[in-house]
Amino acid sequence: MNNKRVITFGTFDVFHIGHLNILERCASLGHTLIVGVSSDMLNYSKKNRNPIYPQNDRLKIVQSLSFVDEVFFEESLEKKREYIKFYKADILAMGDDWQGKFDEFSDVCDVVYFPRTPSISTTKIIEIAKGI
Ligand code: C2G
Repeated sequence: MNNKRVITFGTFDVFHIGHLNILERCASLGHTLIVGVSSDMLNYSKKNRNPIYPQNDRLKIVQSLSFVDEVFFEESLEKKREYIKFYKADILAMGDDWQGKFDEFSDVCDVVYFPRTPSISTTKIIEIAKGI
């Protein structure tokens, strides 16, 4: 085990196995895992809809995982560099739907992308629940 600090970001709405898998993979890269959970306002600005679970619930779920060490609300996509520096992250890890999008931070930390877990997404769960 190294002593690296790993940071990742996400909405983690209607928490599912894809979220669990990526957080587990992120944790395996280092010693400390820090997770930025998108605030409701940020989520609305990204996706034009409110998340199903409010931000405090999403944060509480992520925080409860044994391999998550620190959580905070990600208030703005533009603050990523600030967050990486503030939390002294050595590695930024994300799912590969973000492939290449965060390479600009490779001057301050390593940037890693993991393959997404196939066949599961919050959008799909919402569609199934609505009977679409
Ligand atoms: N994920 C995954 N497999 C899935 C679904 C999601 O690996 N089947 C990963 C995504 O790639 C992401 C993380 O789980 O790394 C969180 O996904 P979302 O909750 O959809 O997060 P998103 O809305 O993409 O927010 O600043 C970046 C954003 O805050 C990321």
